[in-house]
Amino acid sequence: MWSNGFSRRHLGKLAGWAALGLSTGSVKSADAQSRSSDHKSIAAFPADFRWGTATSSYQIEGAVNEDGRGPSIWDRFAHTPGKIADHSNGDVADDHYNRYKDDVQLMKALGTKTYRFSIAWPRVFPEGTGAPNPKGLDFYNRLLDELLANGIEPFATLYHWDLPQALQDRSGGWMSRDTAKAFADYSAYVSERLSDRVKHIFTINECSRLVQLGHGLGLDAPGLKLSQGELNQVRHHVALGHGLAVQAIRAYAKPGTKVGLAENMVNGIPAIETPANIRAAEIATRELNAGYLTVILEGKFTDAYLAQADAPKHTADDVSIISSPIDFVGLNVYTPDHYVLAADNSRGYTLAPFPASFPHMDAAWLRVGPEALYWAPRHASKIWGVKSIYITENGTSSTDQPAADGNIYDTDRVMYLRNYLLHLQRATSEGVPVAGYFLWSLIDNFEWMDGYQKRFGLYHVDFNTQRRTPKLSASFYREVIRQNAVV
Ligand code: PNW
Repeated sequence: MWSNGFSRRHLGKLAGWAALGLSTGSVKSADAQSRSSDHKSIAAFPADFRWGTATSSYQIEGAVNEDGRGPSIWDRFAHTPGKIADHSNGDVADDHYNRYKDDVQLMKALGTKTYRFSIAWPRVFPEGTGAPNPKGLDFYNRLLDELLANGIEPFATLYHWDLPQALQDRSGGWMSRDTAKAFADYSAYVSERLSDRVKHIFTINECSRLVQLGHGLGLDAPGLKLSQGELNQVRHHVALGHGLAVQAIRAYAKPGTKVGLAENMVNGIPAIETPANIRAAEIATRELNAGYLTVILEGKFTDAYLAQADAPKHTADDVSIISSPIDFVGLNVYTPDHYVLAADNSRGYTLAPFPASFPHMDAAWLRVGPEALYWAPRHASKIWGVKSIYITENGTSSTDQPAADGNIYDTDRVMYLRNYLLHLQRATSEGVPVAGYFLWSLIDNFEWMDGYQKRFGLYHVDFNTQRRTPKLSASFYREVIRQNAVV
């Protein structure tokens, strides 16, 4: 049925929606059904809960040479032979740079009222610092206007890993403090110009992965394999960049702009929910995030972190910059990182090894543990007293492909989302202050080292034609949003 293609003007008839029982026309009858049916979900979310989707610039935009954009470390890395599983790159990706209006209509069709995207630093400052490129910022002006005209509130991330290559070449990127300062200048420039429309700004996406995979394992750009000491120093510069950016945003953005970060917090889950194991999981989580979330939210490194032989070199002033007060914390939650047991050892906890049989989704790292979406926000609230939390990413890849009837039955993604959302609802029903949820991702996109082979989208993308087709999970999410409850 999608041989007819995607037509912006016929959203209600979007290929796939009708066949999956949720075309615009059938919403009324679905209302009637839920009124008459005994099957009412009790898993309701707070009335003002924000539902959205998330993406990042390099993963969807393409147009890498348009309107004066400079190269990023991801352009360089993806074009280096052997780095990307399917030998692909983000040169075209979802061509979102040219198709953003269609993509906003996809968000609207889901009923989402928020959207988390990232700004490509090398579009705004092609050389990282120095002369800005107004045409680069203009793209985000157009995107913001389009989102707001469609009733969708933008949440912007300033850094989702696409560092200007010039900064890597000039000073070693995040190996240098200079990059933290450059990041603050870029943050000031962008927040001054966009905060009339963007009210929530994230500084950095996932310090943990950009440090570990980018600079330790060499699997993400810039592909370095540094020593533990150098790695700790990189993490320190990233944390410093976050703190300097918070200060720059406070100084340059419109009053009332809210600032936070998005982190793949290392999440310790009590293996069995006893008081002793819960306490052990809190101790472990605090310690396992010592170099980033803990120092940002507590204003000090933990004793164990500083006791390492190769602890980062830092000043007291650095620590106070890093811990500049923030307004909210974003948590990217995919997996149960560790199951924790109380133990009679000096740390007070044991991390249980994962048996080989532990279930996972369409990637070995994507272990299924829906309770991760309960414990992540609960830990942030309990350990650090965070008052405003957003789930900034959650989702899964699937081997979903069009079936013989043309529909995409990604029942594994629906199963994953339903179970994770039940645990998020458990958190909100207990009063854990989670204000919103951004599903990763709106559309299939460039999944870093996996290229286009791992698909995380609610909409399938045919990368030959750029046609977007809603999957079963899009219908599921639309119904969750419509009912404001797990369905
Ligand atoms: C996130 N983990 O990375 C990224 O922010 C996205 O850009 C990416 O596409 C998405 O997840 C899916 O992979 C992750 O260790 C980093 O569990 C680390 C983990 C998970 C996701």
